[in-house]
Amino acid sequence: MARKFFVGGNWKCNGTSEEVKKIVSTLNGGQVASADVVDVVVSPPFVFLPLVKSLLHSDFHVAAQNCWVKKGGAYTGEISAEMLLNLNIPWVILGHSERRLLLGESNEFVGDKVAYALSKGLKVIACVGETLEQRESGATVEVVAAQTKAIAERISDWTNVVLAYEPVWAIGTGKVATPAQAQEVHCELRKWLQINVSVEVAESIRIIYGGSVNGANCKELAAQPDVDGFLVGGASLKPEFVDIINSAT
Ligand code: G2H
Repeated sequence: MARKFFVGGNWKCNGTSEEVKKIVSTLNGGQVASADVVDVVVSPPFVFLPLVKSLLHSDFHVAAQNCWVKKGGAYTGEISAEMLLNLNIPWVILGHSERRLLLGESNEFVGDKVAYALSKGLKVIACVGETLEQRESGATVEVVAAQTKAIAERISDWTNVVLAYEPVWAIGTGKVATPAQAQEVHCELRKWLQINVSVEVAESIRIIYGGSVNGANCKELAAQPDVDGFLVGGASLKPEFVDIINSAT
């Protein structure tokens, strides 16, 4: 089954309104592959979501970088799935390692968040990935399987999920996984889904790679059979994001 390429731009905690306008204008003016070939989703910080949505070409979509685990209420500093839907924000990134590691989000908590966001109608980019220590101890597959299992135990419909494999040691370090390393883990994730969820989900789900992707390394990574796109951090703030989108073709 052909899987449509997916490129997400995770802007993390970066930008001013002026910088954000510039990034959007570069993207809108870029010669990018058609929306029939690639889904492009950019994820600015919460405060810029309405601005970006209002300026972005309609072929591109927006994602929040997080949302609360249940209905809103007395949760200071949080943003609910309902609020995102109210602003017509279709996507959310959940389980990014920066939140798992810096803010202590457990596999279970991320699983609950994914289930709640999907139940409300959001589409989810769910992130998994191992630390350097886990990789060096040979636990990579076990770690990403446990992270995926916590999601699988809580959802039954994977239609609106994109799975992002982001090895922690490759994030923002400039130390990208080799195409073979990325392919190996993507293939293992697909096998895990085939055995534990279904053949259909394993074949149809987009598994994207994240971690120091840039304009120079994207083509070779994109050529791997189980790499269905990217979640891009640093390079999504630069004009080379257009080249990464175009690695779809
Ligand atoms: C991984 C990635 C985007 P970067 O976090 O999610 O960031 O491309 O800067 O490594």
